[in-house]
Amino acid sequence: MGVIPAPMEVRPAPGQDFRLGPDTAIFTEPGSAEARRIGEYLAALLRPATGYPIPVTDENTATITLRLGGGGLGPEGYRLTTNVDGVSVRADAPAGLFAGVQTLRQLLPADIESPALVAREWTVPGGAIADRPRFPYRGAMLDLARHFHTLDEIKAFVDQIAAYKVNHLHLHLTDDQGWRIEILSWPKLTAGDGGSGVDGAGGGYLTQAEYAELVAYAAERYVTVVPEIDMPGHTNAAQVAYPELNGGIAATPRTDTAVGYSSLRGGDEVTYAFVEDVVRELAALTPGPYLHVGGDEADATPDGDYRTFMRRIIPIVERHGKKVLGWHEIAKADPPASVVPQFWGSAGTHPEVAAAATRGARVLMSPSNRAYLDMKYTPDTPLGLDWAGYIEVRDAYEWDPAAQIEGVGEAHVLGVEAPLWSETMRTLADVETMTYPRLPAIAEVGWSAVDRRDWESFRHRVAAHAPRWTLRGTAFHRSPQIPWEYDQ
Ligand code: NGO
Repeated sequence: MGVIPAPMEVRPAPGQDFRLGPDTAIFTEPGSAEARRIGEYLAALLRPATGYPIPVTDENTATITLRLGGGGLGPEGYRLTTNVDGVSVRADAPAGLFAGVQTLRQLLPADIESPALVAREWTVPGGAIADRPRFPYRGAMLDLARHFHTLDEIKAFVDQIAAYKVNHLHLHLTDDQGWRIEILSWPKLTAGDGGSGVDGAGGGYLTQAEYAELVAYAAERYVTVVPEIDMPGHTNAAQVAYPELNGGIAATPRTDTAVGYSSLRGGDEVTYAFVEDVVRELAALTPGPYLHVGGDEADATPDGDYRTFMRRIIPIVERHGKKVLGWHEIAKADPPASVVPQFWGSAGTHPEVAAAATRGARVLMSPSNRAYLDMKYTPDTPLGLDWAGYIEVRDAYEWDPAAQIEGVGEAHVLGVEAPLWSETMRTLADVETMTYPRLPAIAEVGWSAVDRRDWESFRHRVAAHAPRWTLRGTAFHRSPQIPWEYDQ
């Protein structure tokens, strides 16, 4: 069985396979609009390849049933039971039903992903699955600042990651090269395409309407958007648009990949008026709980200014109802325990992050030598960077978030996130090539219990996903570590 991430418990029932047919229908209980929407999502997945009508109904005669309540496995857990009469998915909450639907999709033959009719049998193997995630936060990050990706590309990315039960999409919206989100009270930020991208290509930005559309699209797939405004460093684009954010001196547009040279000024009041406006507008557009304030590589910010800055802006974000996420440097400002540091180092120790955990903070794990999707697989990989090393699929798979940093154990880990920085990525195909098959590996690291994880098993399971990617037009890297010819 090729399900990724590996479920918590699987009990096969030989002889109890269920076969989809022209009369297959999906039942959801009357009165549950969200379950109904998930039913429609599943039907839309199943119709093209099977050619069956697959109605969604609240009459209890259907063979696939999606029920809320009685799962007992938490907000994202589900129970999926298959016998000759049908398939039943039960969950306590809609996110769990959605997760169960992704499992059901993967239990069907890969041909189910075909956009065109395939004449064949459609069998779901008999048995019972009980499943729930190890960590609540499994994420991927797109960097829209170094090269912009369009709304449609981001939506396609959301569709892909949701299939692996990845439930957060972090958007790196601002950096030295560009500012990619419309802010009505500071309109010049997005004048001229919000600045250019690396090497002068890839400008663009999301209007607030587009951002809201994306947030809603992601929410329907149980993916929470986490917007990032990177500050006080990585702010050159804002300082090009507004010289008052740079002591009155207009900054020069930059399209190179240097880091650590720009900074908002911790002693200037205009800095905080700016942060207040940006955070207010972005928080209002963001139903999810988090707002990421960056905080990385502020090499041009004096240490005292960094602390002052963080101590002033954290309450602004919290006043607007959001929890603060920040790259791990934020830990040096001794933030309150509510702030989540995102670890992006590669060492096994980090005293400031460990101290934050001791004070009660939870940590998001993105070790750059394991989880950075922009690192090359090998020296031969045409795309990507190599400053944190090469990350083959096995490196992305074989690590434990609760053993990454001394003093940061299971209870301190919020989850894992795979950032994809886009200095070298231009097209969606570039993004996909670096994402697959490594994101499914990270997704399993975040979802599956340690005793359910096994590299030998994973490499065969992920091989069996290649036909699915091909049918959906998703590019991927043919890592020699994966037996691609494997016949599921
Ligand atoms: C670093 C840096 C980014 C780069 C990225 C490239 C963090 C948190 N800051 O990660 O600006 O784009 O590496 O891999």
